[in-house]
Order: sequence, then C-alpha cells, then structure tokens
Amino acid sequence: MSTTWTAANNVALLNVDPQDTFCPNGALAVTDGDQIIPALNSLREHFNKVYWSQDFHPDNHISFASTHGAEPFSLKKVSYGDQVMWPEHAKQSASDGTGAQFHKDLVFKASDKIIQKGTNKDIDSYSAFLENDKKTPPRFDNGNSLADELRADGVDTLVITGLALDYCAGDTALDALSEKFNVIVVEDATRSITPEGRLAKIAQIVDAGGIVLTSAALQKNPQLICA
Ligand code: VGL
Ligand code: ZN
Repeated sequence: MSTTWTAANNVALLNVDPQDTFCPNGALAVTDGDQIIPALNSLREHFNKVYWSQDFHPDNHISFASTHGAEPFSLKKVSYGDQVMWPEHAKQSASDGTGAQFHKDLVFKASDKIIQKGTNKDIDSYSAFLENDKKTPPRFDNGNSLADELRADGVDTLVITGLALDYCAGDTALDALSEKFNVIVVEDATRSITPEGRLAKIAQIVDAGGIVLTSAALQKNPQLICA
C-alpha cells in the first residue's frame, strides 16, 4: 500500500465555494464550514488538476432577500421557479463576511482554474455547471463552460468537496453526473446548511450514479482514481 499517490490525469479535484461568506462569521454561515479547509489542502497534494467554483454575486442579486424586501430564508417565485431568499452573501463588492473571497488558509496554485457563478443579476446559480434556470452555464473568460473546460483538459472524473453539500456542492455533483462525468464526493470535506438537506442530496447523488465516501476511505483506496 502506498502512502503517497497522485490522481490520474483524467481526474480533477473540484472545490465548490469554500468562501468566508459560508464559514462561521460569514453572512450565510454553514455550521463548521471552515473545518473542511485542512481536508481541502491535504487532498490537493494528490492532484495535478484542481478547479474551484466561486459564488460571485453582483449587488441587488435576485437571490438576496434585501433585493425584494423579503424575509431571509423565505421562498419567492421567480421566472425559473422557487428561489430561496438568502441573506446578502458572496458579494463582488464586499470583502467582509458578505464578500466573495475564498477562505484565507486555502492553498492555490497558478495552474488552478476558478469558475465564477451567480454573476447574472437575474438568475441564481447553485451549480458550477448550470445556473438555476438549468439552461445557462457559467463561463470562464475564454467562453468555455466548466464542462467544456474540463473536457478540453482531458478530465472525465471529478472529486468534489465544498460548501454547501445541500446546495452548491450537491447541485454541482448532480449536474456533473448529467454531463457524464464520474463523480466522487468526499463527504467529510463538505458541510451543509441543514442535516435533512444533506441526507436528501446524498441520496440523489448516489441514485444518479455518484460515489460518496470519506477522505479516509479515499486515502485507503487511491486506486479508485489512480492510473
Ligand atoms: C450557496 C446558497 C446561496 C452555496 C450559494 O454555495 O451552497 N448556497 N448561494
Ligand atoms: Zn449565492
């Protein structure tokens, strides 16, 4: 058994929204959200290809309760369905707990790629593959969607972590499966907004063909993603 391994070149690590705004003291704090940071830093040592998504909202975003004078966490009908009214979070214009910056302890490398989402004022985007209208993909500056970019980079398998599993990390995993990527979610490298939401999302991911395991299980079975 090897103690050190590197994921094959068709496998990428995708860290979804590990941002201050979703950590304790953030505007949309996920319980213990910051506790995933060491796991993300350890995991990345095993990957040549690392992708990130960043929730990145303009002021007066459609998902903000304040935009509509609505009660936070209520539901509002919008053109693409029911939209949760979130507290202002992940704002491009801020750098406090309502800002969009990544957690400061995360390790980034020059070769990492970041896809920003939720940049359209009128459509929220939980998934890094498709906005909540389930039609429009967030795009890199080169015009590629995340699926386009991954395919161009020779990636067909994603190891997914991040915040929150019941919303953005989970919806990203489900859309990755729809796009025919193989998906492994590292359970303990995620946290969730609600426990019920977490269980429901895990069931959906497994149902759709995804694998959900712990980082300990992955460390013991690196052949799952090694050449
Ligand atoms: C998220 C709600 C609103 C997330 C983002 O990253 O899970 N959740 N915006
Ligand atoms: Zn958001």
